[in-house]
Amino acid sequence: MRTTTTEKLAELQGNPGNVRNICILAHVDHGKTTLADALVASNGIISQRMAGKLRYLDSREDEQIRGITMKSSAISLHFHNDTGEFLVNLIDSPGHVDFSSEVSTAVRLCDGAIVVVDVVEGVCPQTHAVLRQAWLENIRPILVLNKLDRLITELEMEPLQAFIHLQQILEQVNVVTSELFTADVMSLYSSDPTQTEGGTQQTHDWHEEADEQEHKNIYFSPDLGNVVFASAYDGWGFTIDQFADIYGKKLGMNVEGLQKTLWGDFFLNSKTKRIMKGAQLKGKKPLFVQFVLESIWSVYEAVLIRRDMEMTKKIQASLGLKMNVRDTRQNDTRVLLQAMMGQWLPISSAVLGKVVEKLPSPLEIAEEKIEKLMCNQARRFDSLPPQTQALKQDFLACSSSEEKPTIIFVSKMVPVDKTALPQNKQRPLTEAELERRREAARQRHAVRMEQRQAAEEGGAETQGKENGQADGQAVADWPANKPGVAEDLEGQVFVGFARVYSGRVRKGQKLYVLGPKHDPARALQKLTEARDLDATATVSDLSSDDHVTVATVTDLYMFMGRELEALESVPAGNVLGIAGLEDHILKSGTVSSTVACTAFTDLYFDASPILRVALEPTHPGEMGKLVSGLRLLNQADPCVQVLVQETGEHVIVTAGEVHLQKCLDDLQQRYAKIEITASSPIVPFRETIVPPPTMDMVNESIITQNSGNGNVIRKEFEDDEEVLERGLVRIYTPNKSCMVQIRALPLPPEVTDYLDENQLLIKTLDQYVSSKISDRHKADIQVGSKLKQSTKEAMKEFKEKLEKLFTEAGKQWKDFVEHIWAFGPKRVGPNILVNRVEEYDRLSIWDCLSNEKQKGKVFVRDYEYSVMSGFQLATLTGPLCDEPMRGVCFVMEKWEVAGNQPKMEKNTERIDKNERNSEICGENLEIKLSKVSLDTNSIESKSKETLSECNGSSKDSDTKSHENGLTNRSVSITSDKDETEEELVPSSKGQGQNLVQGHMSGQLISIVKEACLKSFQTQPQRLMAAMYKCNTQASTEVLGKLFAVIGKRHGRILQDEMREGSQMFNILASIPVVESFGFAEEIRKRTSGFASPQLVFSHWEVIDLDPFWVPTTEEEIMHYGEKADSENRARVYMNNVRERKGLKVDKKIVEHAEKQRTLTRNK
Ligand SMILES: Nc1nc2c(ncn2[C@@H]2O[C@H](COP(=O)(O)OP(=O)(O)OP(=O)(O)O)[C@@H](O)[C@H]2O)c(=O)[nH]1
Ligand SMILES: [Mg+2]
Repeated sequence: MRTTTTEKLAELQGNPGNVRNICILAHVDHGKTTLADALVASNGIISQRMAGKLRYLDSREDEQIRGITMKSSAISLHFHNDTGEFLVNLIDSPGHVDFSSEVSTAVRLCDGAIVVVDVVEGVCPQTHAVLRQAWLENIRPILVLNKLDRLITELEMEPLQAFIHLQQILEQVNVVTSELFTADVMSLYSSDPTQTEGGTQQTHDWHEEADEQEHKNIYFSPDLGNVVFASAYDGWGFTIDQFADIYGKKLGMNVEGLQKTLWGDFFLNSKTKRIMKGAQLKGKKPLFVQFVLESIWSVYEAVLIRRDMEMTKKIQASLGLKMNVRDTRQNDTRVLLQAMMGQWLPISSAVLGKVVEKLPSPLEIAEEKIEKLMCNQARRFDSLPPQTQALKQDFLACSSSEEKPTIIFVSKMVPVDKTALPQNKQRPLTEAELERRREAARQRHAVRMEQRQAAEEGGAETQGKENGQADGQAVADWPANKPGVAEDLEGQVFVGFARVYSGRVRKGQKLYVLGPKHDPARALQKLTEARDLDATATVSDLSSDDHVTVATVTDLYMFMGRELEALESVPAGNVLGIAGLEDHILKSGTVSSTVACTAFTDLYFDASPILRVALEPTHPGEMGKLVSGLRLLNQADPCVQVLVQETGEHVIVTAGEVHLQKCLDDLQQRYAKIEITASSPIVPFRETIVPPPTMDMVNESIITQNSGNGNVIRKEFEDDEEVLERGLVRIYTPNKSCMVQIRALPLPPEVTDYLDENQLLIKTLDQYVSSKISDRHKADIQVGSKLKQSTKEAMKEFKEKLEKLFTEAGKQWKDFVEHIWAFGPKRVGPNILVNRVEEYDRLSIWDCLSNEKQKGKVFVRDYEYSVMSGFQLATLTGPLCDEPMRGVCFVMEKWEVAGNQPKMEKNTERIDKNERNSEICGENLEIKLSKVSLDTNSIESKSKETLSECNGSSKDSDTKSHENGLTNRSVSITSDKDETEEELVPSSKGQGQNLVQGHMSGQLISIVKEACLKSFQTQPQRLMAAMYKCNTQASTEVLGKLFAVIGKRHGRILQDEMREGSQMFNILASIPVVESFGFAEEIRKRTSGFASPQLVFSHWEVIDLDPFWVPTTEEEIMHYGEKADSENRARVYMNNVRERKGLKVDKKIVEHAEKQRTLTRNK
């Protein structure tokens, strides 16, 4: 029976000081949902007896079947103790890596977290991950050490052993938090330049900071009151203050003193009755063992292990437990034990007691957290408009008064069946309604009787008809059976899983939905210009510079686990469900009553989706349903990506196999309701080049051409004129008007990894560079000053580290960082384009780091965009199998475009350059000069900007080029040029110009792309496979089988450690994603369920096999046979990808068919 009502909970919502928004976080299977069950049972929503067995918050069928949680779900609980009445909004999260995005959505809405650790398994990979999540979102955790019963029943530990074990586990957890803390403090110091000056000052500050933070309870310790010991399954839990209280009173000791010494190396001197230090040294029982663990052990011993009824009764009496008859008559002693322990040390009061005591209320939100929520890395809080900055006070006040702005963050959209909405549910009828129904039935009966009488009188034939009518009427009276209503109740609505940060949200309220790119400054200006926002627009109607829509809140709900309760309004500081936003928010978003509010920063997702499959309906005619189903799925799942590929295939990208299965089930049963066929998983690869190998396939050193000076060209390119040497190509357009000379080099692996790690910074960098290039008329704006100091510091550090990595890699990389031109593919990838074109001194991408004005600098040359696009295209689809490249450096050594001169603007600088280029490339001089006439005309509107700017700076540039040692020869060409110029000026405004430049830029894109690909091909090419990191725990018996499975799938064992005090091994392996399908299942089967791996994407690894390799030397043929195509994994993967993409595959299918037939017949 529920002990509380929705009205009571709604009332409690109004007092934010007594509200706690918390989530339960842990590694998979450490007991989160079981713990949540125990807490839910304390409110009478489920029975105490069923707690732990029901897993109430796992409401999906597949969650119950698989026994893992797949989504986060919330429930509001009522808790009261001596300090008052509290509302605890509890969110249970999944622990499986595939659903880590659900953890992010939960953590964002909370102020505190309960971190659960299984004391047998200890700290596991997801424990790290969730502690990190909590740290990043500035939420305060308490620790629950769970499954203590397993130490007694499974590991059969003695209390002392268990104490030492618990200390070790606690140590492990604290190591993780201290790592997070140190990393944070370090970054704080490195990003704040004022702190790095003066060594002594720094150390001093460091310690001060550390002490201060320590006070803030970053470490877990039972004496600090932030650790609960529990067995969620058996329903008990305690903190040491409970025992300090009991024994303090019993032994007449100081409770506070006892509280400080109960956990630690202290013992009780039985003679003096005093607490002494050094239990371990003196071989005494520590207090925790004597007072706490032994009592618990004795209960388990008596009830569960020895089943000693007499002893059990004694214990019951001494603990003052009142057992009901049903429990004492139980045959199953575990039930009896649970009843006893649950009464003695109820887990809910221990955990919730600590939650309300230790975790912050919404009123205690930190300023730092608000700033983090309101602006991302690239923006400084003080660069926001004053109205926006003023909102910080509203966050801090967390007031729900009318005049405060409403600010809500929606972290995910929860699909709810329409029939499950409170307004559509059949409620129990009230007495008055029952009476009315009875009356109606009576009347119907009377009518029927009358009719029957009439029929008897009038004849039998009308009888059936009349009867039918009456029945039909009766059926139609039932509202749910009305056809219109039934149709209405089909399908889903999306309810936003949200939190109110300020103000009060009401049903029917109109609010702004702020898109991710919303800029408060612009929106505010727009409003002052009295151009009101369109109240009817939905997210799909937004134009590219509008990022705000207006939505009406249709309903408000309180999440109650599997159910929703309707509410009229929700005040600040609470978690809620909000309806009416499904056309406005896709996955997450910010809703506010003022446009001055910024869109909250993106959620931090730990795992990126990697596993992609193509979907199609089993019956091709149902494509429409699939498409609309996919749209719903995309909105409902925070992590899934739904794409339509260029080929037209519908693809979903998921985090792993379990997630994929969940998405498919959802699509088939809920969103599309059709049968769906999924392709086998599409695994991404990367393409790269490596330094020439020194060994061949049979480990013989290669003494042929490769080992020479490295400039020898691969055989197939020997006769190719375009290939100058290994890795270097020079390509002309067919009409010889453009030439590029590009070299491909393998990047040092450390650099590639570093680039990958810093994608966010590269993106920010790119944004600034492109904004600068496009704002060239504002070339003198101080781009650097717009960046946040910490971002700038981070970028500086990024550049320095990059320089260091290049220097370490060798002399040949000197100066590369300064000349980086672009990153690719998609402008942020781990490949770089380097500018080594002589005397082309383009804008450095690092310019934003300096605060100096960049006035008058020539930024880019014409056609720069074409070169960039060519590079981006090449790196996006490599030559092996159209997969993106990774770790390749392209060096543009020469680049000539005939007649690329903005002459009519009288800018001599460019002309000089082109002439000099012509000089370099002597043999084409003639052709190019003849081209000039054509191309000078080709100025598209865009490049006019460049021209005017160049014009402005021509003086500077001129001087500069002379300083650079301009030769007499080039000066003379310049003067030649002036003549041509005069001729051409009149035609420069003609219509055909754009066309010519259009052609030119198209040609340039294609030759740059071609040159990149070709130079790539002249180097040794390799495929790179995505690798999973696989964490498994296994006992000694199944270790062999586990290794066999990993070996078969080309995996590698990275680490195998025996866990202290147990027979279990922690195994860390890496396995290629492409070999991982069914891996978890196979391991589970082969080890009879004793080991279940967790797979997380970790890195890209070169498959050290040339995909084009065939045995050539005698040894190789002897070793591998003539074709050896089955040995060549890289080739198999490459051909599979090519086949899937419909590319040409060079494969012999049958060789000597007749011979084979003869052979078979002869057998
Ligand atoms: N012996 C014992 N088993 C427990 C305890 N708590 C949970 N379990 C068991 O551990 C298993 C996993 O429990 P769950 O509560 O589903 O774990 P979870 O952390 O919610 O798992 P996910 O949501 O999938 O991450 C279940 O079989 C529980 O019965 C405990 O205190 N003692
Ligand atoms: Mg769970």
